[in-house]
Amino acid sequence: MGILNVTPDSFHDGGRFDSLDAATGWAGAMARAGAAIIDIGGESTRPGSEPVAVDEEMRRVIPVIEALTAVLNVPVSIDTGKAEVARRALRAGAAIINDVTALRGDPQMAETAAEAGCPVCMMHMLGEPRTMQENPYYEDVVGDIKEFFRRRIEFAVSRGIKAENIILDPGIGFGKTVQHNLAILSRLDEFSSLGRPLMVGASRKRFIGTIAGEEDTGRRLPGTISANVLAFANGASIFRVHDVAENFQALKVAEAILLKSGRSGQGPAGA
Ligand code: 7PJ
Repeated sequence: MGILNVTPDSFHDGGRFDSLDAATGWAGAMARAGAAIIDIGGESTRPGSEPVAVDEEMRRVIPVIEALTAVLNVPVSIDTGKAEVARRALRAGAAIINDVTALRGDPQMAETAAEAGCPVCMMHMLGEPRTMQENPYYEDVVGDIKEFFRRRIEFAVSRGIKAENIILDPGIGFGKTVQHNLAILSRLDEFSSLGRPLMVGASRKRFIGTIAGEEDTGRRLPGTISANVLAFANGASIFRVHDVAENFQALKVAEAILLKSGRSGQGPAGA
């Protein structure tokens, strides 16, 4: 899954033609590099970030989705917690909902996903972006997230979402210390009994910078690849990344080795 951010720090005006052009150009490049999904987000969920109004989020993402889906043949996912944004995005051509609130942010989101009958990624987050990194605590981070997944699957299915449309994401960096992130990545196999595909978003995140002593997010690709390859070996199948070509190559090689060793039955669903 290739990341396309249309937040002000990347594309100042999502409605302007040159920005649209840049967005479609970059998405096309990610698709050619192996991305099986393009994930578009118009609201930053970085630690400490403030929420964005519906109209503003819409203004950022809808024109880009329309432009992309007109020329691209890979599915587009909409990274939003807002049902109205998701609904408009689906109408504009998006095919997947990526909800970092796991259907908790907007009471209409479950119904929106059920009606659309589309895949929906439910991500674990402890607290909310503004405060989530202030002292996150778990009894047992993997056990707690697994219980969270169980409850969210139950909720989603009770609202008419088909179990086979559910993707689970432990939410690396969303209310987690470095130690929590490492425990999750090393124990992903414990989520396999839930029977749903696992997605991991480790790309260039802070825990990599902390471990490697690298402040510059643009220089965290080696750490990202390391996290993704091991996540793949531990059962993840969707990798949300900024650097599609590099992660794709690493995962193809990891897949070939794991297949040879007989340790993996499942290839990467995408970069
Ligand atoms: C994730 C996401 C993630 C899913 C972001 C960033 C923060 N969606 N959206 N999983 N992260 N499903 O990329 O640094 O980890 S935004």
